[in-house]
Amino acid sequence: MRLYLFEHCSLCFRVRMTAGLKRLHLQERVVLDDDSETMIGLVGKRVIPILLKDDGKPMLESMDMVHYIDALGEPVLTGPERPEIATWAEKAVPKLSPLTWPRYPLLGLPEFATVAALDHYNLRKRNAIGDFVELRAHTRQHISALMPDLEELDHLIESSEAINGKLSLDDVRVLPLLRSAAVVKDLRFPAKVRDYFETMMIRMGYAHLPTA
Ligand SMILES: N[C@@H](CCC(=O)N[C@@H](CS)C(=O)NCC(=O)O)C(=O)O
Repeated sequence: MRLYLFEHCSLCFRVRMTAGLKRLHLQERVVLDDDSETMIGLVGKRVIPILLKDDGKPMLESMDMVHYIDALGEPVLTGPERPEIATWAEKAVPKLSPLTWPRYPLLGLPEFATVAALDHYNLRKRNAIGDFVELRAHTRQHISALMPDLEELDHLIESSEAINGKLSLDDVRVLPLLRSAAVVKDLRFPAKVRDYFETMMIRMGYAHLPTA
């Protein structure tokens, strides 16, 4: 099994964390941001993540990949789901982008290893969200907009071992977003959010992304 990914991509991390929780080896191939050719060659369009199964067939949807990997051997994501967690994640995503997107190109990530790849990212994301320098200059406002959501999450977390007490798809919805949020140097997670994030990352054996 091989996962084609961007290091900064939270949907990719859904798949990586599921394999990590199961102690299952996943070959990881980081794609350069401008390497549309690889993606189109595999699935006919530009999209990440892509999971290439051992039978040579590709999968395209991150949650399908999570289900597929969890079903190999004994499933681990067997806990209950709570609708308020999915709602929380949907609400948090647009508040994270103005903080995380302008920082990813500063972190020395492998998908930006060439000037062409870095320019490709900067162009496509600037077109989508605006000027990165300006967004970073408004960091404090963007953090203030996100903090009430993080406080809300602090109350929703039942255990540092699993958001609902037992590992479930809700952990896959939330943890990758926290990993992304953690790139923002000046952002302080509330206590339970921080405990949950650190405990889960250590358990899966994943290092944090750098900060900026
Ligand atoms: N529903 C898909 C969405 C995949 C997706 O939106 N991926 C983004 C990257 S995170 C993408 O491919 N964007 C196009 C691009 O990078 O040009 C999934 O969950 O896997």
